[in-house]
Amino acid sequence: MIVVANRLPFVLKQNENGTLSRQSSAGGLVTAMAPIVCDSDGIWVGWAAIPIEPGQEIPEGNPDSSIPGERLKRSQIRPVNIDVDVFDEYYNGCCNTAFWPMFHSMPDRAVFKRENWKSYSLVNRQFAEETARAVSSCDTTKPLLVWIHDYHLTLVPGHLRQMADEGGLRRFKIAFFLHIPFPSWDIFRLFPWDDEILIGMLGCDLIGFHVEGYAENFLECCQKRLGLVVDRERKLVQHDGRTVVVQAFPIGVPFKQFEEMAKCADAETVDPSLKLVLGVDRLDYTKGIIHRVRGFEKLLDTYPEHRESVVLLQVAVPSRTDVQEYQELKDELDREIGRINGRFSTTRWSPIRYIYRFMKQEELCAFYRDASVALVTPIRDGMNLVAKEFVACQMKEPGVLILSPFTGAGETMHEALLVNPLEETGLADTIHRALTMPLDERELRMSALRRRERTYDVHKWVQSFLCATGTVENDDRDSHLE
Ligand code: ADQ
Repeated sequence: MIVVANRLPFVLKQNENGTLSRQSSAGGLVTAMAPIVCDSDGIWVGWAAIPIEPGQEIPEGNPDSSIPGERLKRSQIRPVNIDVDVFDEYYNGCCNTAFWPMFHSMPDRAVFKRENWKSYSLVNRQFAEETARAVSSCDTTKPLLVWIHDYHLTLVPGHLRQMADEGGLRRFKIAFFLHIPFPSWDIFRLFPWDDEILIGMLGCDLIGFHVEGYAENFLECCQKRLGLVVDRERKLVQHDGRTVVVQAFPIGVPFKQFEEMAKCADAETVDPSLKLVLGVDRLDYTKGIIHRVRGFEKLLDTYPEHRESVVLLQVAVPSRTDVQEYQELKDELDREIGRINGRFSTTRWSPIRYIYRFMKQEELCAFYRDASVALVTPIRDGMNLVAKEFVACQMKEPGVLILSPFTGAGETMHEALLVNPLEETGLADTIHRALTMPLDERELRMSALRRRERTYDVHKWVQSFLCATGTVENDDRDSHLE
């Protein structure tokens, strides 16, 4: 297998003597994919993050490491070197400022610039060329799958297909998985390069989305924009004499790993006399954090009995700090939290604790384990792994998951309390309901949530996707979510 993703499964660092070293990077994609690439002796194509000078070499992997990204041999890593200015236009200009808001159905936030699109197209071509070189280096006696990830690389399948059709490349399958939502036709059509994106993605044999709704949106866009023949029932598109399969594969988390980390994590993270309400997010406007803290303020206004007995812990990891909109969001959140704390704090209690930094997974797991309530309230989110990580770590007295229906997770985690994150009174009422929910109801809801997430974990997700490509055999016919 060849995995193609924006980033490599580790961060490259330049040492003082000019040599490179690997630093491990966590994250769902790496956790899910790195072991498979290791075990199948596959290849990972990704952006190198720092310029690699001629003569500089990727450091050799460590076969004894327990971290799959570190085990990968040098020959399994294909870095894509991208000019710094081109990268800025591709990543910040196009991926973060056009694709991200558009695909999250927030067109007002999108900025379209022709030069950014040109850089996006150029970088996608570079990725395709590096992938083609990787294809050529693979053993021709074995079947080969190229699995491309996410919105950064929508044009790569089309380029690869063209290279294969023009000859010179062995037979292989191309698959793509989109980790964010796919918007409806009336939003998608606002993208000035909507047709090129669709045609790029249709270079695949299989296209995966988190939930059915995103797959249906994609099919509708193919029909309306490109006039293609689409079978909505069986989720197939006819394009260029081929049939492209479109399917939903809801992603899971490494459940057992999170459960284990929660068991081993530090004791008590919070004063036992307080109930912990937890928010964990990348600091991103799609995650609904401002509405969340205002909903919590409303709770303290409407239900004063929770004052001095509940604390909201908001953990936010800095994200896209080069983009002005994200800097403004941080300033607004700082102000809102300061205002609410100023309003309600007493000599021995403040309503909101706020951590703005990257945290080790072990530290996060202790919070997930000790929280009475998890507030997962994005305005829009492809899936949302935090909801699933929380459930995996809830092994003490069960808490309650509050979830936005505008997330992929909201479509399968039926036992959560669903709430519209945009309306503060409803949010406050739902937090109150969670904080006062009887133990037997909490147990019932949490055990059902845990059962589902334990079964449909990230390994199951990879397995189902690979089965659909025809590269591995299905080990479980009953692979549909309840
Ligand atoms: P993200 O938008 O990054 O992922 P999410 O699915 O919630 O959103 O994953 C966030 C990850 O970051 C979680 O694994 C979480 O543990 C971690 N994290 C959050 N705060 C952290 C902190 N302070 N320190 C360290 N780690 C932190 C995209 C899509 C999602 C989709 C995933 C996977 O936007 O919708 O679920 O990909 O497909």
